[in-house]
Amino acid sequence: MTSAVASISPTTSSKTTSNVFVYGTLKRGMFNHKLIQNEKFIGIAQTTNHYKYSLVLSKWGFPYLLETNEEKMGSLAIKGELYEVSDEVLELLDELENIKGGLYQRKVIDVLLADCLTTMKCFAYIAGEKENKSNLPTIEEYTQEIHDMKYISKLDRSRE
Ligand code: PCA
Repeated sequence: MTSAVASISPTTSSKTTSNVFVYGTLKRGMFNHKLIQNEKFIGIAQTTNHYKYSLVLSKWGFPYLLETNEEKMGSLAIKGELYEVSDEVLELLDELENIKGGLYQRKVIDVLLADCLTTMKCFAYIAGEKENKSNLPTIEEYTQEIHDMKYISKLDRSRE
């Protein structure tokens, strides 16, 4: 019995992956997409329980998904993309989104796939506690146009 176990190829390692919903600068064509460009694209997706989330634009032109407790008039399902990422990439994303500094928090949410039938649990980077977001403008979706007009890279942020 033990010899059979020993003969299992060492390539059957226990690498794990996670599904991550991205709705901002990590989307295709956006500034930070390079971090996940080699990861598996599962599909277009959107948040479910639409009353629970809203999307706002930070002063640096990147978006925050905000959890709202009360039903918000006019809030929509937030659109984004779902990826399956390796543990290594997930770690890089946590760094990018400054989880330790409280800029974002990585939470499990439900998303609906484009077939409008499949719901999946996945991670998403929700706004952290770091700054007050009450006066930030609400957006419907983080688009290339908003990105091009408003996005300020980390390097330029420190000049202010
Ligand atoms: N990057 C992450 C969170 C917001 C952002 O700009 C994303 O694209 O989902």
